[in-house]
Amino acid sequence: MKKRRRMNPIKMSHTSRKTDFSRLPNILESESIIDIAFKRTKKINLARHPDKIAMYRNWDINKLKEMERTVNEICGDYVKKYPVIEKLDPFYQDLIRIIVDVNKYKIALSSLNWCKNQIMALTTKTVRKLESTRDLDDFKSIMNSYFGRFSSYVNGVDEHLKYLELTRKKLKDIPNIDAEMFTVVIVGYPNVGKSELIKKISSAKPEVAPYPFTTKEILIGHANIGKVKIQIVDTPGILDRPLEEMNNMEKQAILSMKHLADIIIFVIDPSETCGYSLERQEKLLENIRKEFDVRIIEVENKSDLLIRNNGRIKISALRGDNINLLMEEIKGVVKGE
Ligand SMILES: Nc1nc2c(ncn2[C@@H]2O[C@H](COP(=O)(O)OP(=O)(O)OP(=O)(O)O)[C@@H](O)[C@H]2O)c(=O)[nH]1
Ligand SMILES: [Mg+2]
Repeated sequence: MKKRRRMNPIKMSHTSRKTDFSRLPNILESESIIDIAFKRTKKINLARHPDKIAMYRNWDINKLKEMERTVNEICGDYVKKYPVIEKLDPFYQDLIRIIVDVNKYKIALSSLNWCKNQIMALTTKTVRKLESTRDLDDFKSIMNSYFGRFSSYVNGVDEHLKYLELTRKKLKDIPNIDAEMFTVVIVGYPNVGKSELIKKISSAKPEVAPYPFTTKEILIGHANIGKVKIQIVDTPGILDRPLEEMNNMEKQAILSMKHLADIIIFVIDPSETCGYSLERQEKLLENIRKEFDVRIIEVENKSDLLIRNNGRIKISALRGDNINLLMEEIKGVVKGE
């Protein structure tokens, strides 16, 4: 899939719709939800009423309502705060599809809704039953039957709650990248100087973020091109072999960057001190060209060690040489030149 072109990067740069997956609420297990509901009912006091039967009935009804409210609150919160996958930016959709069984996730969320609705219906029905009798023994058995059904509805969604908690643990490691911002993605073999370059381009210290399926971290930096704020993102450190040799998940993890990249800076280390031959580096560049449909700026780094005679921009990320030249090039693309 090709990345949609942004018509007006200046306007886009003001919208910041970050999806912060690290803030999703922890998901409780059924037993804990049931526990909370029962504990809350213990705090409900018997309110005085001239009619003794009505007094106990109201007490019981208040307990039911409290239990219903507990489930509505807890499950409602999950349903509201957990993302609808289709509404996320394609970048996140791609990443999430690698790490989460989206179908199972959807079923989990809808089962919470189902549980909420069942309990609401059960509560209404039980209130009616309580209202149809004046026998205190009946109250007791009606309430016990409610507690039993309530628990079995909540226990019935336990596997879904567990799956959501598992999902949360996976999602919290998704890097917090602004999918709407003009983005420069830096690509190249390990040790060619990508991180060094991000540090030099960024106006502040880049953030470090983990990336699914990699043990390595990526850097996320920001810079201002005139009035436009751009984002610079590293690629995960798994680009140490050809794309075709990667497993599906690794490949997806790289390809999800497609949705993000407005420009790619491909860093080559002609000194080969990175440990990868020029031939392999050129091959990766070729592959990236095939897969990504955006402007690729090719730079040769480590110019303090070696400068070759070709048309590429020569920089030394370490010394900061020619970084301004590279920034001018980026500026040209941001301004649509
Ligand atoms: N001589 C020289 N060394 C450089 C230059 N840029 C980076 N290095 C060195 O190359 C090594 C790797 O640099 P990094 O920036 O960590 O490389 P990277 O591409 O981010 O590597 P990964 O994160 O493993 O993919 C470090 O020891 C840097 O100091 C440069 O312009 N000149
Ligand atoms: Mg790095």
